[in-house]
Amino acid sequence: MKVLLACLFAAMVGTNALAQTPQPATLPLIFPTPASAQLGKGSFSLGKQAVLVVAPGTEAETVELIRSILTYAGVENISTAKQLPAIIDRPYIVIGTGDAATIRTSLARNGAQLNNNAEGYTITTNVAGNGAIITLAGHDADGLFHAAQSFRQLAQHVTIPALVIQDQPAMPIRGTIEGFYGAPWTMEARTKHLNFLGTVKANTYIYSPKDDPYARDKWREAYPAATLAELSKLVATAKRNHINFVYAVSPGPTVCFSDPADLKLIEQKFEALRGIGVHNFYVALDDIEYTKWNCDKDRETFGAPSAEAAGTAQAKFLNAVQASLNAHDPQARPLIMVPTEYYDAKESPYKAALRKNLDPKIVVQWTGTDVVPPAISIGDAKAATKAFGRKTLLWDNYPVNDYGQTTGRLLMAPYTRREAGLNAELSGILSNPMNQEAASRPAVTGVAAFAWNDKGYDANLTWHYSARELAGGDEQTTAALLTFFDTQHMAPTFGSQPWQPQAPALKAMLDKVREAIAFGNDTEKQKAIETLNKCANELAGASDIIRAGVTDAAFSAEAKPWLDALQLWGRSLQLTATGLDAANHGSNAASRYFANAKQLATEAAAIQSIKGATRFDGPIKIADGILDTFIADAPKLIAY
Ligand code: LOG
Repeated sequence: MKVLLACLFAAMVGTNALAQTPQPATLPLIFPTPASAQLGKGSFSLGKQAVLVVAPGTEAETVELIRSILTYAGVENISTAKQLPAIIDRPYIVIGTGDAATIRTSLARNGAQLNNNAEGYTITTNVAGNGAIITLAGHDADGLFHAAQSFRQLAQHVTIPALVIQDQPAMPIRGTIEGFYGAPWTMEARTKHLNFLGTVKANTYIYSPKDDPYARDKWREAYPAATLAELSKLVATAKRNHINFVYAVSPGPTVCFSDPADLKLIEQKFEALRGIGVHNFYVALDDIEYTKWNCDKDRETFGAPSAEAAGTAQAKFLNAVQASLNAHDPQARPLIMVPTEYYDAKESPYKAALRKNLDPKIVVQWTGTDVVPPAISIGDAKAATKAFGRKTLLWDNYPVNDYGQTTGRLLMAPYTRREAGLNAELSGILSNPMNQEAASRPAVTGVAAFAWNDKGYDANLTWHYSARELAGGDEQTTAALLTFFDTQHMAPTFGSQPWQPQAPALKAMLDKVREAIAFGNDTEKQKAIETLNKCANELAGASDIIRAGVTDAAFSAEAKPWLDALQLWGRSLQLTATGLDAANHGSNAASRYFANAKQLATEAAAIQSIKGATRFDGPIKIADGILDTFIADAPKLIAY
């Protein structure tokens, strides 16, 4: 491992820094954190040759995935065998699901039990003869796919320890809801997103872009054939990644709840989607006026408009949709809905009516104590269970950036402030991401990892993992990304108080510089200014490193104005450091440096978001309140 001379994220290890020669066995870090992982005795290397023992009934695509993982890890020759031989002379990888005898035998040989939870899996690795036996045993096909994702991470180590992993999800539903306002994701972005979701053991993607006219404003109209064909490809991609593709319609602005014709239209919409392989549907009733009816018939049926009457009308309508799903599709999964009062768990006439009338099978979403809550506790979720009459599926409005307070921001802090133990009160968590798909991945990785194992979740380590993934394992790019994420750390609420602070790493460094200048002796002052200069170099250089180093060019394209602005702000901070150095030596050249720093800061602050890419356009924010303040204050810190 190289030791990088870095400032803010000094010790970032990329996977390309993993030991290149065999080393003593260490417990590997795998994300999401497995429920349990225990080191055994010894370790081995994959080497150039390996043998696959595939149990009958194993999905061909998962076998292909495992092959590609081995190839990526440097295995050049992969042969196959029906069973384990008596003499093991190379790594044998036994793969399959629990119902296969090969799997049972292989696990028993390693003294491990088959995981008996849905989506669960067991991995055992053992030194054997002159080789090794690796068993990837899924409880089911999903579990085996998840096992492959953990194996992908293990296989990046040159030395693989003997170990036993027992793993299964803490929450049954994990993933994202494309549920934001503004430019919907492109089909290409969605495809990449589904591929990404598979790697973080998510299992759900809900299609619900507010700005797809055929899902909301023009919900009564059928999709053009070309769009349906594109959606059909997405559904297939989701399937390959063991992701449940859920289709949502938002009829609320115009629906007539009591009109059988509208029910029929929803059935037709779902029927078209069922035709391309969708078996899970969703009706969204958020962000509508529920104290007015859209038709006279609703007044006749449900009486004068009120929140309570809306709760009853919606429940009856959704129950009819659920009944129709049951009747039309034996594979149908329970309907999901988001209610009109989704933003708290306070008892109300609307919620009481919904609770009383809604089919208990229907899954209800809820966003927390607010649309964008500052935290979510077990107590909050318990209140929601009570108010909605069932465990809710959390709609987490993070990292979505479609509301006023997020103008000019990417939300890239680690996913935090969700209480460990929420798995007992939630059926799952779906993240509502940003208009920028690739930039959403650090936060979504956190959501998926928390929903997989809330008690074992480590926000910071998971955040680092997501940066390594975007960087393709390159450590310099990983450090540059984290430096950038830190400048996009602030997470606003709908109010004036953010729930995540801005640029904590940068702030800690700048605070130290201020203290050294105020209290330090000559050496300390000089050192602080040198540190500042080094960090400024990092900020100024991060954008180029990111552009050259991220494996998905979409990240740099989406983040372009932010990367441009970061570069300018970094240069401004470099000049500020030079100015402080000059001032510290009593040189009045300082004023020129400070003036140039100010000029660059002004240019940086004027950079605008990409028009139309995010719901609200505006000036790009980079560590605002921290970086700008320091640059503005610097000329006043040392008399010259
Ligand atoms: C919308 C959502 C939007 C989010 C953040 C829900 C259930 N609905 O206030 O589409 O992305 O807030 O602006 C919402 O959250 N309404």
